[in-house]
Amino acid sequence: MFFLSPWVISNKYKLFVLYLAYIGYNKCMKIYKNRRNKVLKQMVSGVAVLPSAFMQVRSNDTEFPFRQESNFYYLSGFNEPEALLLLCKSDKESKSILFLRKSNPEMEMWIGKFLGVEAACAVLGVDEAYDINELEIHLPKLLENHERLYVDNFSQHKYIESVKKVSNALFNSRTVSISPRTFLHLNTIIEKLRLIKEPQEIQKIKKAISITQKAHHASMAMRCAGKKEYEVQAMIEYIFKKEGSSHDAYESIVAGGNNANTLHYIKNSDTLKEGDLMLIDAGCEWDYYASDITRTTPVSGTFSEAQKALYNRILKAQQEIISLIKPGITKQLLQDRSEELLTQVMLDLGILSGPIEKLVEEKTFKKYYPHGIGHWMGLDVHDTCPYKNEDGSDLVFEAGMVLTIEPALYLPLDDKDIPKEFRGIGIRIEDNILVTQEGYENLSYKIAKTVDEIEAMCKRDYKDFL
Ligand SMILES: [Mn+2]
Repeated sequence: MFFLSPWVISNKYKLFVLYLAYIGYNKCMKIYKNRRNKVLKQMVSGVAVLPSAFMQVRSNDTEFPFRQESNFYYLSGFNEPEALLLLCKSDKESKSILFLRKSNPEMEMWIGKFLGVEAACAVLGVDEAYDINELEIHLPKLLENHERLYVDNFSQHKYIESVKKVSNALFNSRTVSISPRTFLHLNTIIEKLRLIKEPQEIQKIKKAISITQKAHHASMAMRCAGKKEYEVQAMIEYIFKKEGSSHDAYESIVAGGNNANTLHYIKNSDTLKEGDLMLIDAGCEWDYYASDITRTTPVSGTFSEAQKALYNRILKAQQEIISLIKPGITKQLLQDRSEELLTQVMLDLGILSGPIEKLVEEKTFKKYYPHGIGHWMGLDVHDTCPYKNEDGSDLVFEAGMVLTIEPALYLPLDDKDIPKEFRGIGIRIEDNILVTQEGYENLSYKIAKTVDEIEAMCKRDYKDFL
């Protein structure tokens, strides 16, 4: 019999782990490397600096659940705190360098395994990896001979402070001739890349929406009259968790009756009343990708005539706005059309009066439709890209962009200008739309939306969706 010495076993084991890591990297980490290369390609030359998110103190010694910073995740696929990614570009070479926590068995016993410095290159596909505690030791060499720093405004961020400190020291040094002195906004490069979704990103958004769909359908089927808004919220977030979503994409809004007229109502603490509508704006994340869905449904399971009249008109407006989506148009076009359509709805129902051109021109509708028609969506529920180009012109839609379309009317209970039957009603209908070569794909089309679909869903058993 032949026995391998422990040294050989441990080295063979290490090689095997590295091999597996390499396969894993090839399969899924390539997308992150490709993205880093795209950023590097757009940089003139210099060093881009991206810190990870930090653990945030909630109170005393408890912390909020960790959620990685979106740009950092987009370019690294790495979900640990206390890390810094550098993308360095010179005439000679381009490389990505990750600073991260080194293995620490004592801490790992409390909070779980760290990736560690040794495995980082093989697992994440970065070119070099170092201990984050040695950041200021390595920075001078990495920043020297670079004139530009691409950085975002992480005020008070300790790693950015380190980068500034080292840059200043290099600038004041008599022996260093070139050091960072031009600061450029990194997000202007990344947000444009994030705007056009890759196929696997669209798959993740679809997965998030499919879970959110179950949650909204369960809420419709709950027989909510007499229940607290937070009971409905609990059902929704139970389904998010049960289906494996690690985060809600934002705080869930469950607003009965007049509460729907408070735009960011997250108290969710009132009793839901028979005869009222219930506005639910809730969406989960799937592997960091958001969904953002609003439905407005009757607490009793049946719309009243007045509710139906208003709901059907807002729905018709939403469908028309969605139908305009295709490459080549702008968000401003959708915004303008939504303002005309919703003003017409208010004229039809006697909520506003006067010539439509004047009401639109003077933005009278803003009293009851105060927000935008929608927003970009992706790694963040509100993806950050501006709707205008650097020259001030409107950004033109392209295939691969994802946005929400969410027309709404908010008619407060105490507003005597509104016909009585519509007071205390707030309705928003929100879907998630992908721009395609041919036009658009409504990614949330399966979520009950017409009066008939919603009333049928209200008759179902919520357990069907658990
Ligand atoms: Mn939204």
